Amino acid sequence: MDAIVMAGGLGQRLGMGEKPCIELLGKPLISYVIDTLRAAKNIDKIFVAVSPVTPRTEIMLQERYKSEVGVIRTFGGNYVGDMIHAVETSGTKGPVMIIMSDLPLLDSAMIDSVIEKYEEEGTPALSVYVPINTCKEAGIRPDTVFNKEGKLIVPTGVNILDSSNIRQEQEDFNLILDNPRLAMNVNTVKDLQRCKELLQCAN
Ligand SMILES: Nc1nc2c(ncn2[C@@H]2O[C@H](COP(=O)(O)OP(=O)(O)O)[C@@H](O)[C@H]2O)c(=O)[nH]1
Ligand SMILES: [Mg+2]
Repeated sequence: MDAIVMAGGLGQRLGMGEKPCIELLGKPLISYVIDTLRAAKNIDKIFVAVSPVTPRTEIMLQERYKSEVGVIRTFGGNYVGDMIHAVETSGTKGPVMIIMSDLPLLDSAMIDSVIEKYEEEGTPALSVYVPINTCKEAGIRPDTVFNKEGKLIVPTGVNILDSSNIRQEQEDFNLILDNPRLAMNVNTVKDLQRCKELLQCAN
């Protein structure tokens, strides 16, 4: 399936300018997600949804990836509206992965296994969550928490939707994975620091 990376947010909590371009150990933050998607065997084309608040991201992507990544200009300020616009502009058919640009610890095996799970489940949509304790153990403070049958879960920013019905609500399978790497979402300076430490430990 194709993937669309959402990259048109304000990055206000981080306050360091365009978040997708921020350097993390010498590499732009969004490049971690893009390179992971490129290495995943179940991902075909990759698109990035930029907005008027992320013009440098667009330039950086064109220089770094040329035609290997399709840049889509969205209006900004309306996440769902921009996502729909990006899906429709991409020309993607069938299921599409919608993913955040601020998840530098994901790896391609995780992406592939989420897609395999989606295919097994057969629902039109799938969203990935981690249990709140997984976040806490990894030293991450989540900003959104849901109660699923008494279990507190945190959305990770990895979703699959049926592009042919993108304007409709879709039956969604909640995939809960106990993996702290999925929870490592860079929103604040503290998150960025934590990510640096985790990446350095891994090397
Ligand atoms: N195109 C687009 N992307 C968005 C929008 N809001 C958030 N994003 C992207 O979605 C991802 C997750 O959002 P969040 O962490 O809240 O981003 P932030 O607002 O930049 O801190 C980031 O990669 C953002 O760049 C939007 O309105 N339009
Ligand atoms: Mg985020």
